[in-house]
Amino acid sequence: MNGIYLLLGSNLGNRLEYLREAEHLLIQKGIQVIDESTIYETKPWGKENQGWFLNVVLQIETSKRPEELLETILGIEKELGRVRKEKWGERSIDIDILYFHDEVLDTEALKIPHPGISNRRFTLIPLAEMCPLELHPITKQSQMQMLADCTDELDCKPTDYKL
Ligand code: PH2
Ligand code: MG
Ligand code: MG
Repeated sequence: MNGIYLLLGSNLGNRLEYLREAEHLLIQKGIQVIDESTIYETKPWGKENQGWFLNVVLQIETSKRPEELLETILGIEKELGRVRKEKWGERSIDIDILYFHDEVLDTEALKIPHPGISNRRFTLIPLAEMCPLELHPITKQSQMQMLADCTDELDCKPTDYKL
C-alpha cells in the first residue's frame, strides 16, 4: 500500500456539511488532502435502525506519525461535536485511518490497517475506485480482489455531492 487513506462517515444532522468541515479541519491542521473518492450514500452496517451514512475516502499526506495523526483526528471529532454512545451507533462524524503506507500497528488505541476493511463494502468500494491495485500489507490482496471476495451486500450508492 502506497499512501495514507482515511474513511470519513456521518449519519446525523447535515451529513455533507460534517464531511466538509472535517476535511477543512484536517487541512487547517496541516494535513494535505491529495485525492478523494466519490461520496457514497451507504446503508448502516452493524446496527440497522439508524439513518444512512455518507462515506468518503481521502488520501492524505502528513509528516505526523500514526499516533499523532490519531490524536489530531480525535480532536477534530470532538470539535465537530461527536458524542460516543454505543459501538456502531449513529455519529455526526467518524474519521478512521484505513492504511498508513505498509505500516502494521496493533495496540488497544490504534489498529492499522483498519481491521474492518475486508468486510465492508462502504469502505472497499471507494478504495477500489481510488487505488484498485494497491495491496493490503498483511493479506497482500488488492483492493479490487477484496471487493470481489466481500460478502457484505449492503447498499453503497454513488452521489453527486462534492466536498
Ligand atoms: N461506520 C460504523 C458502523 N457502521 N455503516 C456505514 N454504512 N458507514 C459507516 O461509516 C459506518 C457504518 C462504525 O464506525
Ligand atoms: Mg468507523
Ligand atoms: Mg472511528
